[in-house]
Amino acid sequence: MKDARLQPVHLADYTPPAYLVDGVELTFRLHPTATRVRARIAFRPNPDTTDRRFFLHGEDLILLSATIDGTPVTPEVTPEGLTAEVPDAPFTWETEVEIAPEKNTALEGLYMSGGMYCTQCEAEGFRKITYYPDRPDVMAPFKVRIESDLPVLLSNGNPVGAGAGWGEWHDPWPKPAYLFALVAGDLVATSGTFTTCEGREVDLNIWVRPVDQGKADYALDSLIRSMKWDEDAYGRAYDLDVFNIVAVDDFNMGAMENKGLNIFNSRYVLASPETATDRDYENIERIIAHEYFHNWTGNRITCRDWFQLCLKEGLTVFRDQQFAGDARSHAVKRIEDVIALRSRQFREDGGPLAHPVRPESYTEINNFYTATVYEKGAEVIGMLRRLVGPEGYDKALALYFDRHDGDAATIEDWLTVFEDATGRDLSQFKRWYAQAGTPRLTVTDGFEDGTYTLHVEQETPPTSGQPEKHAQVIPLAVGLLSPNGDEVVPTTVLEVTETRQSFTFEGLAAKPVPSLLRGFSAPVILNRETSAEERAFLLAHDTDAFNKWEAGRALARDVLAAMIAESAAPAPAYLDALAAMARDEALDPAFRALALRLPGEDQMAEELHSRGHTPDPLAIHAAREQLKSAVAAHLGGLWGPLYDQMTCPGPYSPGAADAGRRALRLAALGHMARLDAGEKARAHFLQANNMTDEIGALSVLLEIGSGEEELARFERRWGDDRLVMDKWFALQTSLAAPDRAAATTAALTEHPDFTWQNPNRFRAVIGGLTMNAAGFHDPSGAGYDLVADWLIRLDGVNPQTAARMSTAFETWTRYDSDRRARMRAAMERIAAREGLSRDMGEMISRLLGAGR
Ligand code: B3K
Ligand code: ZN
Repeated sequence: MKDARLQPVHLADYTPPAYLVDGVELTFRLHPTATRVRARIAFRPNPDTTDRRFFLHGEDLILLSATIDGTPVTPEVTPEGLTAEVPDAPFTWETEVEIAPEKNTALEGLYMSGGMYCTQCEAEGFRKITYYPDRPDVMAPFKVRIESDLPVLLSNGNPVGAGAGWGEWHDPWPKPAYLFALVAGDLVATSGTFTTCEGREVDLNIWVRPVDQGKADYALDSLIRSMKWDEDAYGRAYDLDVFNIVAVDDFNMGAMENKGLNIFNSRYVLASPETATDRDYENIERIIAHEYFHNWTGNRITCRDWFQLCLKEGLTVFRDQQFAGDARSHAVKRIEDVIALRSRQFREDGGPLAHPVRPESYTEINNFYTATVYEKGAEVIGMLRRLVGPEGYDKALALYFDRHDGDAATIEDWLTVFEDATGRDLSQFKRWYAQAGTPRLTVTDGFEDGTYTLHVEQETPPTSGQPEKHAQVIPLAVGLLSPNGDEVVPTTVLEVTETRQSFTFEGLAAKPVPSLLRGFSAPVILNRETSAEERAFLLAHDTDAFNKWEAGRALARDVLAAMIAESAAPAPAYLDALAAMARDEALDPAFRALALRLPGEDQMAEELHSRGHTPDPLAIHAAREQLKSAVAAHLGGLWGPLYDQMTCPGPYSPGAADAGRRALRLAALGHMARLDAGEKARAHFLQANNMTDEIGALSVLLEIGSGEEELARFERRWGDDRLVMDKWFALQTSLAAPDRAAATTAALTEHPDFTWQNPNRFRAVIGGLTMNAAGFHDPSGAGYDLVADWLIRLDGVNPQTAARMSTAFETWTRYDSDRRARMRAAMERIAAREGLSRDMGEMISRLLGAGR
């Protein structure tokens, strides 16, 4: 292991680049084991600094030649890059290097997947392609020539020439190296066109392997809608003549926003009704939009350094959430986003990996593509919009695009734009970017002489490296209901800025019922002693859809907590409220399906932990199963009619309306299975004509400990379809009974199709086990050991995906001493691996740091 690369990088140490790049010309002669890359780079000294040290990043490259203005030079080469004596004036630098894409199992830089060449450069992969100042604040236009016998040769920008065995591309928009991309393969396109509001005709192509032909229509449709939406909602038009998307089977994450050439994990492109679920369609729509939106928020305006990652990611997530809300239902979308935020980001914020939205140091930046940077980053923007209002937000964004187009910008630039556009002082608000941890809001109230008072206290618990926190600006959206259920005060946003603060409402006839944190107006944990009756009242009467759902959710949490702690029976108030809601035909089926879903086991563990208990995963699992069965029995007469009512006439459509009906129907089916031993679910499985119903019925069966025959049948039918088989694997490991989960997973790792070097398959099998809370945390420790064994193995070939999956252990400090000891031992075993990657090394030391 190379020591220089293990040193942490600090935000405070930023210095501008010594040399800037005016233009880059790259020539690739592709070969699986000996690709030649020639680079011709026009450098000039950066006038904004006196630093004249010339350093180019480069890793795992064989340097064949180097010249400056045509004269051969011999640079000093280290494992991290090279230095050379260069003129203090503009000069042309040329090198030729050799690389071996076929041997690149880390899937970073130029690599091969299913016979095609592809790239992944964010964050620091370009240095594995050629020597270059691989930092986002060095931006340049690129010309690329690809030489290969493969039929389709793609790079960024516009095509400028092609012939037998070669293709040339030119990207006129200056960009950092992390947005570089190249693809070469035997591919087929699903094509369309889009005319921008500026009158530019854009050719759109979604490229897939021939076996996947016909499965890219929804991706193309999503792309066209995204392009239109960005024009309408943000006034942002596309800026090249072509937009290409390529689906790749081996990919470390979801997708990548390379300029004009997005590269996608094939699971977020390929869809047909028979093979993709409603959730898959929704994800495709969201991720296509997300990567497209990066063209302005990320590419045209990029980040000065990687500490500013949330500048592009938080904003782009916020934009894709707005888009999905417009395309589907804002209420349902908000609920889904908050479920995801709580289960991933609150979990991160509550454990040893907690870090600010803008971290202050890192060793491996790939470890910081986190729920905090992305999802909390998006929440911070939502709060900003709430505080300055929609018009203020639009004004600020217009100024942002105007002022910073072509820049590599910072969070300071971003906030200054808001201050300049709205006249608001955001110095306290800035703490959201710097303080880690989820703020707790404790609310009490009083009523006297027609005046209602809310007393609010805020506190953010200490997190790693941040023992003390300061008060943050928290937009608290509140509405008040009269005891008869009418809304007496519509939603107003209270600005909580102090540690302790009171807010009054005058002229009320009776003590109101408060609806707090409407729309989940800030990413905080709200504590308020609330009776089951009051929650049931809000569930019935709240006009804020999010809080209506939240009232039911909070009830469910309380009921489960009492069942676990006191072996209490499920509270009738909850069961009755649920019945009323499930029957309410005025409510959107998707909303009703969400309301019927119980909080997840891991979320219950987090909840109990934050209430000061040591969670027992097995007790949580048992209580949740018991509650599901109680709901099934209590609402026994409802399920059959609801199931019959929620059919979707006509051919399959992935739209929100039908998807909502299918979700509610499957929820009904899940409850019925607890009463009829799965009879109806078996029939549903056999009759299914789309993947949502097929896999939905199969999971219902697995949840009640049945479905063996159906699993076998499913495998026979779908054995050749990689993406569908990922579902088959994941379902078994994530739904296995707690005491059998590790054994089931171990058995599946022996399956001939467990191609573990494929990240999707690895995540399906091993990731599935880590999602099975009771199974992973089985007291035997078998789950921990198995996951550790596989992370050790994967770390040797693909450190990025292995490190990301080590977050399975991030909750270890929540648990009892026996489980803690076993998890610690598993992590220490990983840490002891010879040649441990930098990625994993940093993760384990942060994970263990908390409990050492
Ligand atoms: N920007 C990429 C993520 C890159 C991850 C690098 N480890 C995808 C996205 O957020 O849109
Ligand atoms: Zn992104």
